[in-house]
Amino acid sequence: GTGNTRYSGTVTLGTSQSGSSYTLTDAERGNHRTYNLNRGSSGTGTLFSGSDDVWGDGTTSNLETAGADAHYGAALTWDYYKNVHGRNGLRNDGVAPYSRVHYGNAYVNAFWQDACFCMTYGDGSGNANPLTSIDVAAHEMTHGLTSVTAGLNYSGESGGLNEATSDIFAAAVEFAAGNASDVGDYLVGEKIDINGDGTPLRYMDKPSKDGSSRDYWSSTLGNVDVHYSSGPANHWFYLASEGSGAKVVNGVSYDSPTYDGLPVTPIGRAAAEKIWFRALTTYMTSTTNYAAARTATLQAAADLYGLGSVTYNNTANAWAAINVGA
Ligand code: ASN
Ligand code: ZN
Repeated sequence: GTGNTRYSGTVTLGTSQSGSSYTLTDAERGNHRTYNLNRGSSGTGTLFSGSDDVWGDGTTSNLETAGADAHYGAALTWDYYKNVHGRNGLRNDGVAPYSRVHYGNAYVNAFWQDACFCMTYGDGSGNANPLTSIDVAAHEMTHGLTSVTAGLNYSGESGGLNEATSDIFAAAVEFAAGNASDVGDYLVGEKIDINGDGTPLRYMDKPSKDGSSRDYWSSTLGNVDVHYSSGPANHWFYLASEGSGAKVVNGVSYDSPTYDGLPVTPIGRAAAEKIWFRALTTYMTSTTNYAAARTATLQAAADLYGLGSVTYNNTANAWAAINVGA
């Protein structure tokens, strides 16, 4: 089918035909389905269905539009894990979670739930800014991956690493998508205007730009909200991917500082993604803290690129740059 999204332009959607109508059921991606809660807050509402296989018109007054965005974001995330990491669904069992949009009234959040194995999206302030951008969808779906792999506890330092994992792969999915209307960046939620002034929710090059996130590890990191203690790990990912200092990527300017003022030479985003994915799925556990995350990524880097390789050494340097050392 064809989706006329709010954030990603006109896209192709995986749909299914049943009788004379179509539904948002993606048979090529584990039967991922997208439901319309129509401002309800429980159950699944109704599965999006229609006679023309064209979904939404790019405006939020059309209730199909948020459905098209959410369906597309889940498809991109599915494709990313399959194509880049060889994972067939979050549980590697070929079965997709499902998505629910139009949750509540002017609800300004989105969330993952283990109990339903599903993602849910509010319509945002004034019901006009649905939380259905590519990066938000990838962030929420990645909570499902973390839950069935490392299982990082959602508090303290492990909670920050859980949040960072969702932000890291949100950026990775957005880059991999190559969507002209929503290009890849190291910002989170830049499309949903959650602050009402055009600024993103989070910045990975210098997390403190949001006014709350931490740039570096410290002994008090575990006491702050998980969406702020994610900062140093998001910063690690940026530094490992792009290096320190000023840089422009896809037209967005970054300027990433380091704890000790020493420069970081990048390993590249593709390597940083592979290292974090292997660390998450092979070495991290529910109680992994920042020091243990460093060890996990170094084990992953040794597996993938060799102990003492340039990539291994620069992975370690990116940790030192956020004040996590040997
Ligand atoms: N949108 C938030 C998140 O995924 C919801 C929450 O606080 N868990 O992190
Ligand atoms: Zn989250």
